Amino acid sequence: MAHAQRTQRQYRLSLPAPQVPTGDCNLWSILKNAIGKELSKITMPVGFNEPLSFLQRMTEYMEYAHLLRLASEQDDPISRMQYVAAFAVSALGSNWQRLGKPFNPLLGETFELERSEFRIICEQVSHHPPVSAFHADSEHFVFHGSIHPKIKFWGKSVEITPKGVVTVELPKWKEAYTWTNVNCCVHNIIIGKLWIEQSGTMEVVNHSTGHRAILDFKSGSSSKDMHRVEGFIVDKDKKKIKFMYGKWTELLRSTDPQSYEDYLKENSHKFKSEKEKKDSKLDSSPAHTPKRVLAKLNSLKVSPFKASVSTDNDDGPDDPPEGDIPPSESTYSIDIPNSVTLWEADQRPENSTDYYNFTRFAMALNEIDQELKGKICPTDSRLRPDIRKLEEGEVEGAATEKTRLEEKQRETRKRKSTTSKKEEKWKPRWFNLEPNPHTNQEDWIYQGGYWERNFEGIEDIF
Ligand code: CLR
Repeated sequence: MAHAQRTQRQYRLSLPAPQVPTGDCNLWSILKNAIGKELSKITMPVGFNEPLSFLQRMTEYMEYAHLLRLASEQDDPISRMQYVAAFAVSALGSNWQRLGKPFNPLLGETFELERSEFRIICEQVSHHPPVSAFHADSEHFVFHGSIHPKIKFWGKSVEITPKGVVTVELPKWKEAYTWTNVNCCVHNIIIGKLWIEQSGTMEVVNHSTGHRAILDFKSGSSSKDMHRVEGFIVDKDKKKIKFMYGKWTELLRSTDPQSYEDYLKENSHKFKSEKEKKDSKLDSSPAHTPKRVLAKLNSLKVSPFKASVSTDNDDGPDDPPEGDIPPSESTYSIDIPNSVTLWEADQRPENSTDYYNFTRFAMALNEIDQELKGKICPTDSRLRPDIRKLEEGEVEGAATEKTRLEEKQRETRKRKSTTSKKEEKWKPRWFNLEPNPHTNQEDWIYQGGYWERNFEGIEDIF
């Protein structure tokens, strides 16, 4: 890949126009009619969108792709696992404070991106249910997978399960790693300030050596746990080899299990006093469900705070105030001796809050110039007029275009469903449903050929 010049290139650091405030429009008044629906069937006013297609949003997994190159450059499998796990966590970093809804990709929509560390091609391979497939590569790695975001309404919050496995292959080592992304929860959709939580267990498996990184994304039920991620790398006999810890919004570090144990012993008094401080703050607020929270904390496999929680009474850390501000983040950070930092999040641009809380990487995703226009596939997200209008601050124009595109898509579908000719039936152009060789589960596998850029006979979907 001729990337030398591209590395030098400067990408834009903001959008053509700042975000237009949504006004008083209440999210709940829209969502209450959408209970039980697929994410792609929920129509929301375009003012709740961010000017990116979900294919572009998915590409944000690649922001720290250099971690996969680093993984491939390591000679021992544990170091490789550390970097692959760091990549898996880093891929979620951009979700912090990102509350706009990306546009549903149209069926057959594609998105490509070439950067110094990788190139990626994405395609919307199914509309109902919505499935987006991607395939990224470089001389050091292959990263591919598909996402089918399943949404569940829980009254006050919305929970999104990104169904689908992702796979990293390191050709130099003939290794494959797979994992499933954790759940994402958007809180306070009825009242209060929206905030995003990612929680659950992520298990990165090296299928050749049997090493696993088992990472727990903690739920933000107390400020100390807010955004925290921690867990162990274990070998095939479940022996702990590394302790990894950090925050998905900020960084990931690694140390040896002994240093972690020692640190826990030496600092147990600190955790205690942290907790006592918290308790005294909470005294004035009514107790909600301390027992449940306690049980949750205690059920976590690893927690530096476990000792102080389990020996204590019931007045543990409490739920964040309902329908209120999100729990504040703890200011104290854990810094365990003999740690190395594997990943640190890029600072958001200064003007990020005026631009949908985009990262630097996200700002450039929809950027287009004459050169790009001349070579991308006609189905590329960058050519969607509704997204373009929104990034230019034209909310009404965006809404009109969005409706037009959706109607056009419906018409096409109707035409195709009534046709008897087999060749007119729609089929993804770049991906095919096949068993993933490493997990044997059905997966959307890239069929090759995109980068030869022969786009003849591609349908006009915009
Ligand atoms: C989270 C990380 C996963 C992939 C994934 C799938 C769906 C995304 C979600 C991520 C982030 C939050 C998200 C969601 C779709 C809609 C939702 C962008 C990227 C936004 C915040 C819209 C919420 C509006 C509801 C209240 C309806 O690996």
